[in-house]
Amino acid sequence: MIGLLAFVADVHLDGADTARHRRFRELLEMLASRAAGGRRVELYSLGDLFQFWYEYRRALFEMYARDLDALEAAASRGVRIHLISGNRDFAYGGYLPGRLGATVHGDGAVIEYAPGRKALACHGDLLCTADRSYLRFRRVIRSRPVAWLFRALPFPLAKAMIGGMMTVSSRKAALERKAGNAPVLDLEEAGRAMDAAGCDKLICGHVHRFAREAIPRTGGSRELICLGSWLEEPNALLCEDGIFRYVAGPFA
Ligand SMILES: [Mn+2]
Repeated sequence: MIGLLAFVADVHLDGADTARHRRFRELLEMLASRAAGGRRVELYSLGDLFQFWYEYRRALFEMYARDLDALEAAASRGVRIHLISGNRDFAYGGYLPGRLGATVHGDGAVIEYAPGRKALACHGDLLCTADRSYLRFRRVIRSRPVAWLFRALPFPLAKAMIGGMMTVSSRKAALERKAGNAPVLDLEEAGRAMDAAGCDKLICGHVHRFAREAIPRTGGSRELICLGSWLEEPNALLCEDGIFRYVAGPFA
């Protein structure tokens, strides 16, 4: 039984209590109510669920207390939570698996969304093959010396440093968007990734623009679905009985 699958990308929770956070809790509430009666309900975060997640100090969990309580409440009512790394929340450890029973997938997951049909879920940063400076940054921020440095620094300093880097990269992205050269998803690379994983769908986020595009191939169809960012508008992709439905706005 496949049940209800929900996908979100780039929610950018930051521990505050704004309309965006209330919408996210509304989505969790809707999913929890759908899980009543033992129905299988799964929530996939396609990365950047948190504005910043580097799991090595309790202070991090305190910062996100309200968001984590909401996730925990949904999990306790039967919503299964899956975490895929984004460029901001790639350092998941054992905390969320322990507290929410969440599954941490790393850079991607293959999901059976209908009998015999599979979707590849990922953040999308690796599909922006022309964004060389980001890909370099990604290697550095995920390297062992940087991981060691962040663990060694006092939490406020590490948080400020990471926050500073993230602000620089967000400003750069905003400027690029304005100038019309925002990062774009490489559809050929997306096609290759789907073929390698035996999938006919690829679901991602990262570029903060909703898109649904067929990627032709001989002998079958493939489709890329890119979710928008919650910073612009709360949105989710729902899948029931193999049918995908994009929902923006209220989740009732
Ligand atoms: Mn991202």
